[in-house]
Amino acid sequence: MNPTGPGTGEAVKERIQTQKKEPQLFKVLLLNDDYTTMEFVVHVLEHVFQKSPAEAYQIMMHVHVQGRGLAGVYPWEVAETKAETVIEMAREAGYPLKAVTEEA
Ligand code: TYC
Repeated sequence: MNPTGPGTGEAVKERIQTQKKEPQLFKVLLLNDDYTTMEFVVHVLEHVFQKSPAEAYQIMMHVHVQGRGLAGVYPWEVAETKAETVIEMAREAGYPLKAVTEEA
C-alpha cells in the first residue's frame, strides 16, 4: 500500500486544508429605460440568463413597471460577464439598456 496515497490520513488532511469557501454571490439587475424595446429585453433574458419565454416576459414587465429587476444570481465573475454581455449586446443593437451587479 502506498503510505501517502489516497485514503491515508495525510491525503485527507490535505483535502480539508485546501477546501475552498462557497463563492460570494452577486445579483445581476436590469434597469428600465424609455428606448429599449420590450422584445429586446425578453431576448436578452432568454439568451443571456436562460429564462423561459414566460419568465423572461414577467421579469421584463417587472423592470418596466418597477424600474429595475433581478435577472439572476451568480458568482462574481459570472455576474460581471453577464452584465457586460447585456450592455454590449444592447450597444450593438443601438439600445441604452443597462445591467448592474450588486452583492446578493
Ligand atoms: N421601458 C421599455 C419600453 O417601454 C421596456 C424596457 C423594459 C426597457 C425593461 C428596459 O430593462 C428594461 N419600451
